[in-house]
Amino acid sequence: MSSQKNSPSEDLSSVPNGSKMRIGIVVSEWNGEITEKLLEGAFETLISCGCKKENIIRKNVPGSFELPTGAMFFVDYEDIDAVICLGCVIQGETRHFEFICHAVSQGLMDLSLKFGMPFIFGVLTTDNLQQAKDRSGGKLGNKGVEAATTAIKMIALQQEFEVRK
Ligand code: DLZ
Repeated sequence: MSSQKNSPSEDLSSVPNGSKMRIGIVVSEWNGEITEKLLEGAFETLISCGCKKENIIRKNVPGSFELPTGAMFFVDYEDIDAVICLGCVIQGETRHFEFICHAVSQGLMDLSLKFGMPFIFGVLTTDNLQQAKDRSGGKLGNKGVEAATTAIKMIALQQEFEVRK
């Protein structure tokens, strides 16, 4: 079994250097207590991987449903290599949860394929607040960390292909 997946902390030594990368982060204001923790995890990880503070640009959107649109606005930014989207959708009594989760995941995949750059799905989709706390700096790690390392790995992968062109 892989020791990395589902582990609370990721080994950053295998993550490429991010010193020349420019990364957008879109943060959903819904469940802000959780999404700010995701942001903390993502930001600290990017810095630990060599990204420069001035090359990390953060913007807010009202809720997770707006993450793909907020992320799309980043495409107009000069030299953005990837966009990390952070949100937290908690199951309620209605089907709102399903609609939001589907819209966000599909929206981000559509953007990735349309613009040929990584749009990272850093969204918690949980049954309750405790599950979200556990995954945003609690006993099950921080999905923001995973989102950050995924962004860096995908940028590095894209750059490998570009070098070979
Ligand atoms: C409306 C709504 C609900 C019920 N739940 C959440 C949630 O758990 N997490 C989240 O990020 N956003 C939620 N929203 C807000 C929607 O994402 C969106 O902002 C509104 O439907 C307006 O488009």
